[in-house]
Parts: sequence; structure tokens; C-alpha cells
Amino acid sequence: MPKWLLDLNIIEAKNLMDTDSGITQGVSDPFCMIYLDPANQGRTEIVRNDLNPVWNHRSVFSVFRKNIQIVINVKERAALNILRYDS
Ligand SMILES: [Ca+2]
Repeated sequence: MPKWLLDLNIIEAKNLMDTDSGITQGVSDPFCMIYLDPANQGRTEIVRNDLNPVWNHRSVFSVFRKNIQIVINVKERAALNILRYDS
């Protein structure tokens, strides 16, 4: 049984850098990767063509120890395609 539950809400980001390379692709399609440890990850939905995305994404994680580190990386949709090729 988990010792604690971490209730994490990722609301929004503002003024993201545009990393979308294609002229017809609009601007970046951002999402967040959430890392607690290698076995405890999550991600938000992708918001298309928006540098001020609103995710309102809620995740509940089981936590088994104190002093965990939470890393949230904002990525472009293209990075997700690379991740899928790797898996
Ligand atoms: Ca785009």
C-alpha cells in the first residue's frame, strides 16, 4: 500500500518558446512530462498550436518515501513521437 497520495494539478504555462519547425504547423503543441522516479511518470494532454496552454491536468501518484523530487518538463508534441519510437 502507498504511504501517501500526491495530488498534483498542472494548470497552465505562459509565453512558451515556439519550437515548431513547419510553416504549416502553426506554433508548438505543448504537453508536460511528469517524473517522480523512473517507475512513476505521467503526462498531460497535448494542446495544439498554443504557446499559452491550459491543461488543467490532475494526477494522483502513490508515494512511498519522503523527500521525493518532482520534475515537470514542458515538451513539444514532436518529442512524444521520438519517445514512442524508443519504446
Ligand atoms: Ca503545431
